[in-house]
Amino acid sequence: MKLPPGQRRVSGFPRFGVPGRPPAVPSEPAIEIGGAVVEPITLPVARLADLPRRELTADFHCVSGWTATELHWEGVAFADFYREIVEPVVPVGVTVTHLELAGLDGYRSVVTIEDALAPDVLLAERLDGRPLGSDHGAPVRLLSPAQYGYVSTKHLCFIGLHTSEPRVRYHPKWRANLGLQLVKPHPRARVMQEERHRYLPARVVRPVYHRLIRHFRSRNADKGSPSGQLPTSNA
Ligand SMILES: Nc1nc2c(c(=O)[nH]1)N[C@H]1C(S)=C(S)[C@@H](COP(=O)(O)O)O[C@H]1N2
Ligand SMILES: [Mo]
Repeated sequence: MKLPPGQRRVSGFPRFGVPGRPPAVPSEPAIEIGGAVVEPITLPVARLADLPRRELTADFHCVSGWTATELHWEGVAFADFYREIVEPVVPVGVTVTHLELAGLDGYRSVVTIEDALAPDVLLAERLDGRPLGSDHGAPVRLLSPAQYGYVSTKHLCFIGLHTSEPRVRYHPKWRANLGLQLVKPHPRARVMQEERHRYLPARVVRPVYHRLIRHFRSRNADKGSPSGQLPTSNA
């Protein structure tokens, strides 16, 4: 099968992210819903069991150029979650345009409401028949397979509602944040359109991302975390 432009297949599914160990999962994990326009509410992750289950098989594309193929995800459709849980707390007359997503590790990303409500976007709790492990976003992550991986926030613990595009700090550690700010991720991140960088054409940034991936891989290797390493074929 042909991959999207500029992507290369990897075997398996590497853990990818800013260096460091995956965060511990609290005994009663929850997702806080807050942001510019609502009184915050806290939804226990266990409540997702009340929503219809959704499964899908999809490839996963990191903006740095690797693609993991044929991953099987289970969870709930993000659109079902949004309509059942989030929409009722949005004040009348407010139009939400962007969501800010944060993980237990301090990672943050932004997605437009249009992209978040696409039918293939899940709150994923299971991968390949097992509960999500700590490498891939336990206890629950966003999964938006048509967008580059940086949208698919792992260890999801906060969803912020916004009426215009928020500026977010991608990572709490300033060095990692600086790296991510320099690559200026594209706000739509659609893989088929190769929307990698906010301002620069994809062809220009491909080699930069390839280098970045090598940097993170060696940092992770230094920390003795084999799960953080990417296969060599991928550099
Ligand atoms: N919480 C959190 N989510 C994250 C990241 C991260 O470092 N922390 N990295 C992002 C990036 S760049 C990618 S490519 C995918 C990688 O997902 P994986 O580690 O399951 O392969 O997660 C995304 N979501
Ligand atoms: Mo990524």
